[in-house]
Amino acid sequence: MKLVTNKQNLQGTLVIPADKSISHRSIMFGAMAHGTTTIHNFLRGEDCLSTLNAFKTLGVPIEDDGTVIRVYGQGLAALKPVDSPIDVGNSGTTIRLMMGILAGTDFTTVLTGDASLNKRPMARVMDPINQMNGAISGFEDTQFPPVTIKGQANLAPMTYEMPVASAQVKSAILFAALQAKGETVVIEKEPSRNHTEEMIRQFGGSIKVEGKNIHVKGPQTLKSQTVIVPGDISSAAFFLVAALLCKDSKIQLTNVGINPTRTGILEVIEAMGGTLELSQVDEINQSATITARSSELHGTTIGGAIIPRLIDELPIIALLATQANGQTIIRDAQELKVKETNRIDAVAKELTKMGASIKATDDGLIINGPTPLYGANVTSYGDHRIGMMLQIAALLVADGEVELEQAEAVSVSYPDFFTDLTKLLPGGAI
Ligand code: SPQ
Repeated sequence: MKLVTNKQNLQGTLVIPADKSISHRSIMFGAMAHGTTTIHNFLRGEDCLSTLNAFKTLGVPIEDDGTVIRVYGQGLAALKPVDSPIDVGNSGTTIRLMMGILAGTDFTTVLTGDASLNKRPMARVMDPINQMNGAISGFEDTQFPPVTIKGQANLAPMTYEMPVASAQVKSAILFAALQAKGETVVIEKEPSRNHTEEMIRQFGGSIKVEGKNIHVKGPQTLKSQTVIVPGDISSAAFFLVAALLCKDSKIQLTNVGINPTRTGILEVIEAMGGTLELSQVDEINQSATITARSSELHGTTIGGAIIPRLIDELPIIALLATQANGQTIIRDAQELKVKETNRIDAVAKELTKMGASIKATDDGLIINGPTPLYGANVTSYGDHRIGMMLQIAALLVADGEVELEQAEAVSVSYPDFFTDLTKLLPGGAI
């Protein structure tokens, strides 16, 4: 994809597409529950469609009338075995959470993915679930997909201290815990996104959260619900940064999810001197309109407990830091190395090609700003978040022409990213 600089002041209002994490979970909970779950504003990105298709393949009737999705759940016992491996594409959330869901079935399932997913570590989920009497193995005795899940009838509860701050690991264990007989306690390293905990409650289950300790007593039966998915703050992040960086900009992003386990980016923007405003706050659905304006920014240090609350936003925060005055240090973010690509290396390499002063460290990045960016040949490495960050960098920050390889990766979470960006440009299409 060829991208030619088109620096403009961003103006207008955008409805941010649905939250990816909640969309995945709405299908999963719908399949586990009894009754018809209706999902409004489901994200039809490739990753969430992988989850939807995986459960359809396992025999769950799911209908999409183009507006709402209906999942006709009959509980986990109604899932049907499948002969061939189920391909979940690029989606880490699908494969990891399904390991927990399928751990207690009475059949064997093989889950596989694309080249990127098949290189991502699964021991973090396999090990704890196997400690609960699960029987999950990786490809040829490795920890990598394809993973084989031999369903076990007698899942046992456990107390598990998590070695990583990960919502995917936590969620997989909680799904297995809902099927195990007795109380499971998960102790989080740092609080991570809590959509699974919230949806256990929403679907009529029982869960107790005391600080970093999460208690679930199994087995439990869940009841179908209506789910209204808010917009994804991880998608909104790209436009927030674009508006902060472009002169004379003011944009409003509506219906953005503001669950506090996801809003670390708002705190970082404020710490860097960015101007943001929240309005139309809906406490029940945890959503708001966020207004962002062009701002004079300075560097900051980002580390510790905030990291899981903004982990997916770090590539676009790195771009923001290249234009801020002074140094920005990102630390404690080693998890970035095991995403769709090694996001520490990818961000450092591609932004360096465009002229940024940015250094990869063992657990993050050190960025000195401001530096002008210029055209270069760059790649997303097939990673949607790197792809979107580079599109913002190329069109709105750099001077010159950028050739972006593997631009199509954005469809994983935001198929209409380019069109939506265009809507905010008063000068029109690029
Ligand atoms: O699903 P996947 O591929 O892992 O997607 C990513 C992303 O950038 O969209 C990470 F690469 O989001 C994860 C996120 O990083 C989604 C997620 C979830 O829905 O539970 C949790 C985070 O991962 P983790 O490993 O920190 O729990």
